[in-house]
Amino acid sequence: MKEGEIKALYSTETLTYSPQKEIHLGQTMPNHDSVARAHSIMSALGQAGFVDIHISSVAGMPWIEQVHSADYLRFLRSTSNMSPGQEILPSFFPWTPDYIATIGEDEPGYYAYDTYTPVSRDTYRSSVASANCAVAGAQLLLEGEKSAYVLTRPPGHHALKDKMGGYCYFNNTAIAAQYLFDHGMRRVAILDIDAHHGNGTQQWAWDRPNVIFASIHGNPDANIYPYASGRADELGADPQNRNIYNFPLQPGVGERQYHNKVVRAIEAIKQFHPEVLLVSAGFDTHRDDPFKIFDLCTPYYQILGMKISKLGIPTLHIQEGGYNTETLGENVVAYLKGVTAKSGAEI
Ligand code: OKP
Ligand code: ZN
Repeated sequence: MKEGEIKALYSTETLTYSPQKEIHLGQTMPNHDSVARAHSIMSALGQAGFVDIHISSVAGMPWIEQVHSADYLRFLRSTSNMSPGQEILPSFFPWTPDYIATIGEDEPGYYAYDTYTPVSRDTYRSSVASANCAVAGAQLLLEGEKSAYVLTRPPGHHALKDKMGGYCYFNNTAIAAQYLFDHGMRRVAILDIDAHHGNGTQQWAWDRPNVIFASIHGNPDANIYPYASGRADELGADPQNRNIYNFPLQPGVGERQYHNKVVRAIEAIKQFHPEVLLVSAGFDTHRDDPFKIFDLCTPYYQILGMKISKLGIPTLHIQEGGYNTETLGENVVAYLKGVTAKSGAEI
């Protein structure tokens, strides 16, 4: 790879995967994870000459199976039998032991924690393809790439061991990390810059002392999804040996305050001395994102990318959110320009 260039991977599944609906407080609305998101990113990457785009071809199943439970995988696989055009969102969540004993775990609501994350006959195939991209990206780092980008869609950071949520089914980042551990890496850092807390990734990282998880996101106490996690006092299983760093920010904050947290998250990562870095790269922090969480502008992503790449650690950038399809592609490109910049002003 020439300097100033970056390899990007995608799956053609992401260009057809098209969830239709979500339910927010009783209102059915168009699903935010539109196929237009993938097209926005693909066309911007295509126009940006420095991005070398490939179709991912790798089988990530062994690492998917390490991150998710057998039951959950069986459930998701079974959705492949749904009729074409059919899509369901759970309306009943039988999580308690009595319900499970009575009706079993076949109810989709057993494997879900919100009403934003539908299943259809495409869900399983697309989620596997997305996770495969993450594994293929991790493989590029092992082959010596300094950095790579994977267009993972559906996204992953909200997916729990046995539950889907927040448009996520498989935790692409945890799966990539698992692959890296199985190939000799000993310390993995995860930086989550999506506007929402990566509760699924945090759950996976929680009791793993060889993983650091740092996340900057909208304050869950300000009614920001996923509401129940992402507070600064969540420190990991061993608070004496902290491995979780949450940086919640009030909704509406701009680049100055945001960047202060970036500096602190990067400092924590540096002190951990990781061999490899995975970035859960969401762009729903942009000022024009429909979720309206932060006030970041497009040029800031270049600064952010540069700041992260200055860590000098092999890094895989894994796509998460970003829902304004007018700006998403250019935000990804601005970020990758920063990532690949040869040198730049210290910020
Ligand atoms: C997925 B990712 C807010 C409703 C929340 C779900 C958000 C899922 C975000 N009014 N809807 O980008 O982290
Ligand atoms: Zn998000």
